[in-house]
Amino acid sequence: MLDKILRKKPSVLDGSLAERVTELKKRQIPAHVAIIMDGNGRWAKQRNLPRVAGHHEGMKTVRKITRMANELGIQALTLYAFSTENWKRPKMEIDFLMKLPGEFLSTYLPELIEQNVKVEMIGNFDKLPGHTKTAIQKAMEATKDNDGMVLNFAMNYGSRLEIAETVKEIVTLVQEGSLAITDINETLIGSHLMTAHLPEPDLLIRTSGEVRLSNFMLWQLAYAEFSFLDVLWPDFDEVCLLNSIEEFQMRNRRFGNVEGEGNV
Ligand code: V07
Repeated sequence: MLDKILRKKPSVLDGSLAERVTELKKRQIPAHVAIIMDGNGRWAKQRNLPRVAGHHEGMKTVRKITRMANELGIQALTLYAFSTENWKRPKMEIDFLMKLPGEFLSTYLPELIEQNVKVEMIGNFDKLPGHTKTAIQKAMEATKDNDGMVLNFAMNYGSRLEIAETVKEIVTLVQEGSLAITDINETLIGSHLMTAHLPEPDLLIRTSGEVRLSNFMLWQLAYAEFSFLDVLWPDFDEVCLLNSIEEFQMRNRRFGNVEGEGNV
């Protein structure tokens, strides 16, 4: 086969993966998948490599999973890239992490554009280093008219801070007299969060065996299905994503469409 002669990497839709994708697409695909990409440091430690080598490998997984999520027709993929807590890490590690958006985008922006992916960000943008801001801004600008999947990076993000900022915004509107206290309800609060324009995540995936939310999308995940996996993020692959979605579909078949929200 020509592919083999040219040693071309198989497309994400080659072979048995393609068949599984077709099968999964016959049922409900989550509109919004949120992922806590944990276990990069541990992956490196297991190989006697520095932690940053794990972060770098994790970046390759981001590319793989973005492509597969897009193939599946997921509308939004939110990835927890850097939390407000991560500033406590050693400076050298932070410096390395802050270079990853630039590296990721200089390598993969053309293929994101080709795949009609729209790059967005949630979190406190202002506190990021200048070069990180520039890289992200450039990608957001270059993909702003794309209407395919939203690839949403949570960068310098913390959910409680997001909620506190939302409260401040709403209180300001009340003080100005443009909003009545009686207008404050769940929908209004949701519409002031950083994710206001996105569907609510219906599936949360966390890798690496930790079973915690770690201040990630606390409000938005109220009704999501949770998929906690033992696999480390650099080892997470297309098959892992398809497995999580299949599990989501099985749970939804049992609970979904009966009452809608509020099932326990
Ligand atoms: C980061 C790789 C994935 C595992 C988790 C930690 C390390 C991609 C980005 C990124 C962010 C914004 C953007 C484009 C790419 C990234 C950080 C860490 C801080 F517009 N991966 N990745 N950012 N890791």
